[in-house]
Amino acid sequence: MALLQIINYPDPRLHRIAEPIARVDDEVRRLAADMAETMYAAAGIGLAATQVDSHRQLLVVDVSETRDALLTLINPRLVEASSELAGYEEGCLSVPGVFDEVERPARVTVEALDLQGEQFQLRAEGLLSVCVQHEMDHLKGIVFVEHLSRLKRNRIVSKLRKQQKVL
Ligand code: K1U
Ligand code: ZN
Repeated sequence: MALLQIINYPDPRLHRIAEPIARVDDEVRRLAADMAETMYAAAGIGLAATQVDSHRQLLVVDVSETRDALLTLINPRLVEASSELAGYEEGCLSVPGVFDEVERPARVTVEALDLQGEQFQLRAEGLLSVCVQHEMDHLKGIVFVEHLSRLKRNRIVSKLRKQQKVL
């Protein structure tokens, strides 16, 4: 397994739209394993392939406290979203040090393929719902700061550019 490099906002590669995966093979399983290792090493609760510069519809999440409930979703598709919204202070491994509240549907049902290429449905609420929606946004080229006001986003971009100059 290998640790992958995570792209930082505002890199334009974060805005690429991911392609569906035609066949779940060993290469896809290896990428999923490397993404999981990268997510755990970065203390994240999710990671989308877009963030590691692979523009395929693949994401991993683990919102458990024990870090032993890994979910891998291939070609995830939103089937149902509640009309009730919920706000959560989101973060992103591609936007280090930035947290802000985003409102999303409180509950979602998502259909996806697993690592054997079998279809399954995930009904999510709470942090899992927030995280799956956040990662599905990445696959559409959307970073969570794009749900914030232009003013907040501009402030975040200049803060990150200053940080990147220092490093
Ligand atoms: O970069 C990512 O997409 C992963 C991101 C997922 C996420 C966190 C919080 C709300 C929505 C989506 C992270 O894991 S950020 C890491 C983090 O600091 C965090 C960890 C646990 C709970 C909350 C934030
Ligand atoms: Zn993110």
